[in-house]
Amino acid sequence: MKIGIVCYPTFGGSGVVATELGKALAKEGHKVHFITYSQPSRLDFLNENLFYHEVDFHSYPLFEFPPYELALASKMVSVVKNEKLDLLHVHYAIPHASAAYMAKQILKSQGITIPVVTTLHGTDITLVGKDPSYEPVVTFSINESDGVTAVSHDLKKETFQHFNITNEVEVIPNFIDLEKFKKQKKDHFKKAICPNGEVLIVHTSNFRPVKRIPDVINVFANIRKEIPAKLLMIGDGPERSPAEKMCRELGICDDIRFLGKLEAVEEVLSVADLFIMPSEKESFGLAALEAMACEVPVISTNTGGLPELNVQGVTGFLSNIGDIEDMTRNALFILDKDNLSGFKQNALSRAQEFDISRILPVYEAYYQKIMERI
Ligand code: GMT
Repeated sequence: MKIGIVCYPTFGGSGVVATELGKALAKEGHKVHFITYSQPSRLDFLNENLFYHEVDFHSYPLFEFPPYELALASKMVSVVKNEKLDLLHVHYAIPHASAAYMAKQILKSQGITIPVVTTLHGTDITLVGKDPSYEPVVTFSINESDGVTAVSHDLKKETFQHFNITNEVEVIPNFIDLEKFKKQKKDHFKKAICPNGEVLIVHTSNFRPVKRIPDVINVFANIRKEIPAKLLMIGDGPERSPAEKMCRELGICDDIRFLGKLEAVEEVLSVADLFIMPSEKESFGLAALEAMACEVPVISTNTGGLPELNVQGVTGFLSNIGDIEDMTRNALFILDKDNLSGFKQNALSRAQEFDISRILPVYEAYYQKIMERI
């Protein structure tokens, strides 16, 4: 197949899923064309089946906001036509699904049919999409897509709750490449971070308010009162500076390091004992799956799609949003030396259920079904 993939090329989860899906499809022999405004961060190598088309949008003094969606739609039209694509797969509804609708209509006027699959990732529905300033366009473009997938059952449920959806929504969960995300021998790294045998706790996110960064710090501060522990914070975003200030005020800076946007997250996860994800909303929790693949148990909230990934009392624990005391209790239970290795093994076994080799054929079959239908 010749597939066009549209996504945000940044560090966000939806961009990572889109890029890894494209890479896996290319490995299977499909020709995959990425259409984005910059090179996706995990696509920095040469492969005969992978192509990249940059969306060029020009500014003009009249535009306070350059019309990216129009430039994207125009690029989709040209790539579909010139590369003779069979299908467009857009990740994250805003504005990719509506841009794809426009491209599809332009192509139709020229006698070209292109099926469009939209994958809903989370905040495009739960946070941004349902806002009245976007809702009518999101509803319309979901209903006009030829295929719609959601990364969890909970996200599918939320989509039907918040929008007037007349289309079918198929759940295809996110996946992990276990060749990349696996526990590596990094003992020297662990020694450098935890010289006195402290337990190592990790948090990864884009540091947005929805991730509840203060809860990460508070749970860690509680754990640290009971056992020697260190915390590594990976990623960056608006909540980072307030979090650093909070650490200073709590006097725990020496035990916390902010590492910023790291490429090789799996190296850090390889030496971690526990992963914390206290999010307010989380449609899937890809960062938690990455941790589990590296044998790291997870303390999370019970929101969104997290219960579909993290299994209570098996791969970790789930608490109500903001329940710091419960998260602390659960963390200390997991970190007990009699329990830790069991949780680590369970985390890996669960992650294996999301291996890309299991999910890729599901996407391929779905594409086939959509192409046959139109
Ligand atoms: O919130 C993020 O981490 C970014 C966002 C995105 O679209 O890039 O993530 C969403 O999509 C990820 C990939 O499907 C999911 O794993 C995340 O759970 C989801 N984030 C939220 O729902 C808050």
